[in-house]
Amino acid sequence: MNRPADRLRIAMQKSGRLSDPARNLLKQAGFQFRSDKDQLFCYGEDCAIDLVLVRDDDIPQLIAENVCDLGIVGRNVLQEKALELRGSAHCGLQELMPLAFGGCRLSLAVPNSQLWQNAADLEGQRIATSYPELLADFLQQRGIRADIVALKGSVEIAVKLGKADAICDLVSSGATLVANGLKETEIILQSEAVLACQNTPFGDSRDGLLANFIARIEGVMKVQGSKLIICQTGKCDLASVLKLLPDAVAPTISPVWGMDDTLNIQALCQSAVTWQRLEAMKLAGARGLMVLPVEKLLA
Ligand code: PRT
Ligand code: ZN
Repeated sequence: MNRPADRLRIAMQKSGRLSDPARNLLKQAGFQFRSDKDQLFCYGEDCAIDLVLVRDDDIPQLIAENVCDLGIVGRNVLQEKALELRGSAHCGLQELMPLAFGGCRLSLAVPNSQLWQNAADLEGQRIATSYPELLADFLQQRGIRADIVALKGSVEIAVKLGKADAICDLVSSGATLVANGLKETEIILQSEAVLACQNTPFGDSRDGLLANFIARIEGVMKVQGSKLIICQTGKCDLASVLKLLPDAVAPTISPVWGMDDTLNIQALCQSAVTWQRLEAMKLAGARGLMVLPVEKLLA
């Protein structure tokens, strides 16, 4: 299917763990769409971007088949499909950037009672998973021969049901493993939601649209948790105050009108600005400390 060259089409999860955070990210980046959440196609109102809402498992394939240009999907789903499509006639897939939500890990787990030294213990065992390609890749890299039992869901009860000796499944808090008498033994993949796309440039105006899209998303991600600190200090205390701002990006130091000994500091901080830090800055000589939220940032 040919894609219109003047609009970007992004595939996103219709409903599930990634749908609300993905929607919020686009909203924070200033993109608005016509339609409500239940509809499958959302038209970008003031931007050349449209959304297609689908099951997360379908997102990589839609990109590979050129039906969608981009996708917001878990790295676990993206890498599984990329391995599955290796050597096929479809376009290759790539991760453009991590999006810092939907964090989890794809891990091996065995019954609590089983002794565990390392992954070689899995030799000759049956391992249930919904990620057969990632698991096969992991086993192959370590020269381990095991039977992969591919399941669409309910992987965590496969051992109880006698269908497998171990599992390879997504874990976040670990509560599901504990509830099923399993222990996590090795992480195969650290995952989070990512922005995915084909691994070749579009070669038309979508390349420019994509560059603008990424700049806005990066801007939103940079300001998440960022704070602007403004304060004044005597010239002699400047070095001590700046020592307490190690995360400040190129702080601006400027003179204060009519106060020769005083300097104004303006600094964008990328980690938490706690009361303790402000108190330490005051002790070091800072005055008139102000902490402001950052709404937008375009590098
Ligand atoms: O309907 P659709 O196919 O679109 O959705 P889905 O049900 O396949 O996916 P969904 O919404 O459950 O997950 C989407 C993505 O969220 C996954 O592909 C991961 O990238 C990410 N993610 C983050 C997770 C988890 N955390 C997670 N905890 N996906 C699944 N889980 C499962 C886990 O396997 C366990 O069974 O949630 C359960 C609870 O986990 P614990 O460890 O907190 O107990
Ligand atoms: Zn799914």
